[in-house]
Amino acid sequence: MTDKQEIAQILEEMGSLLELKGENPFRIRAYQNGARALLNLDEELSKVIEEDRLTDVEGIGDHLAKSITTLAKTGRLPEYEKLKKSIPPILLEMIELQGLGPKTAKALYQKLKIKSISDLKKAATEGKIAKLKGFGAKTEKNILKAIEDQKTHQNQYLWFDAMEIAAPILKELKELKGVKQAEICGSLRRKMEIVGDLDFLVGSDEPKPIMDWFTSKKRGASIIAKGATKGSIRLHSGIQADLRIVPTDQFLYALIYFTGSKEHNIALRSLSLKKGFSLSEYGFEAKDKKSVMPKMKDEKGFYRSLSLSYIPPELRENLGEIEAAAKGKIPKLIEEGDIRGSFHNHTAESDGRNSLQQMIHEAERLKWEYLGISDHSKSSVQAGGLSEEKLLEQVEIIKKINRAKQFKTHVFTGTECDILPNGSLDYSDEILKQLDFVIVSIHSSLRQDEKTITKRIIKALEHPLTTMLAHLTSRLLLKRAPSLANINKIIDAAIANKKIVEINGSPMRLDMDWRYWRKAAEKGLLCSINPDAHSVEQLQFVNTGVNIARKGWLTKADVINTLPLKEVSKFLN
Ligand code: DGT
Ligand code: CA
Ligand code: CA
Ligand code: ZN
Repeated sequence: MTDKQEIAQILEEMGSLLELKGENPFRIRAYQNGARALLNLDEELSKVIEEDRLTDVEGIGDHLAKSITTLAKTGRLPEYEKLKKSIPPILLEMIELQGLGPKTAKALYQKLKIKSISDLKKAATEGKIAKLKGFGAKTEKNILKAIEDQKTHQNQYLWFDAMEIAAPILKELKELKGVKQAEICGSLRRKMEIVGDLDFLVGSDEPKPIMDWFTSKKRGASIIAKGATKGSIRLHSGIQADLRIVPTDQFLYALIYFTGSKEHNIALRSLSLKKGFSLSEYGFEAKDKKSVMPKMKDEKGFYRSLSLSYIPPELRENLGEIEAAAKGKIPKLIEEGDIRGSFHNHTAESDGRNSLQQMIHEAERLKWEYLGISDHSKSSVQAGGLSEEKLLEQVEIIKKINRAKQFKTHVFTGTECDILPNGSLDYSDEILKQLDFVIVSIHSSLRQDEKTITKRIIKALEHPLTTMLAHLTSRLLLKRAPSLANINKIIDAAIANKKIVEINGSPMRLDMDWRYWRKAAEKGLLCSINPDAHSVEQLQFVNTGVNIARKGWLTKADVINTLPLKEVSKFLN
């Protein structure tokens, strides 16, 4: 772990934990100052650690230097874990709430005997907190808001994780007796990068045994609601799953309705009203009671009945798809089968889990025509970045493998080259020139201000040897906010310099965000869908990337790694 921000956060938390313990204020302040010092550090943390210069940094003493080094090297801090275990869990939960510090938490714990967040909520609702000495109505209101905010964040899951949970349930549902149709709906079907819950829809004329099966003890940690045709459970992972069972002849309408989005549904409804029909999850109802909708057998037919061309679920966000479908202008979206290879992949030489040979072997198994290898560059010490010698060694090995035609898959030599804080690249041109392609990306000083970080990335895009930009904002979904980089300016710079921008298929990145792609591609931006694989299994992340490309309205022609080997080689030259 060499992300300064992550380490600073743990130091900050150490301070809070010590405060909860009633420790010496100087010790507490030492951690808070250390956290700040780390965030303000202009240099690469890994470099400072390597050169044993941490204690030279103002605000970092001997003890803290040791803790930071341990965290950077192992990703853990035993002292922190021990301290955490010694504190009542409710206190830890309370300080997780936005704006609620250790002092307040401790006071509430002691004075009101708060034992759970719902105790806290109850006390706040009953006005008990405002009445405490040193507290007031404003604090009470803030606490309530913090509890609400936390709840909304709790019900968020990465698409990939949610799908791994939902897929086997759908499979079992389909095999149940009496189930005629079954589908996953909601944001999961629309391939949103983050989903709130799982929505299952079943068409059946005998719902009872199906609902009993769904809500049976072994499946869920708890039942939230159970009716004859509607049920909700909470699964062991914490995610909520909804099941709706409808008569088979209503399935199509319910499928449209529960796939959503809500905004898309509302637009469909107003469109059908103009045609004299009222649309609901149950079907169309003619306003004059006389006209009837033609019978339709699938979603294509449904959209046709509204004079629209078919709209794939990924596009149903009411972001122009209805207007496009009315003109017959829904593009033919890229599909998994269009992918012929990928560029951004790591081996065990840097922080990957598998060897070069294993990675190529798997790419061959996937029938990829080419595989790009892009291990980290030398400044990414934490990720085992390659020295110049190591990189050139790898290049030689790859050339040999290609020459010997050891695999059906051709291997491109490359790097994921750090964009240093000042915008220059981590290897010299002399080195970069010897590679087939150069990916540039940011792994340090993520918190630069908008102007600095935007300029930094644009400088890297202007470098003549750069091929593509990886994970534009460095965001980690549900974990780390995107950098302040100005995405539109970077899109324009990439187009102007004829550089590719990646869709990173790693489920927690999915960066550049799909909301930018439609317009960017119209302006001429070329995309590469990359798995950013750190193991053989993760090569499949290219498919999560395809989902996002589809949400961004991309076609095969917008994506470089749909090209056959010959053409890609020509492009890279
Ligand atoms: P989520 O769960 O927050 O990730 O997002 P969704 O889109 O899966 O939303 P969810 O689970 O609340 O509802 C599933 C679908 O049901 C939603 O996509 C559209 C439909 N739906 C839900 N509430 C409404 C509503 O108030 N009006 C309309 N027209 N449709 C709704
Ligand atoms: Ca949902
Ligand atoms: Ca739902
Ligand atoms: Zn990478």
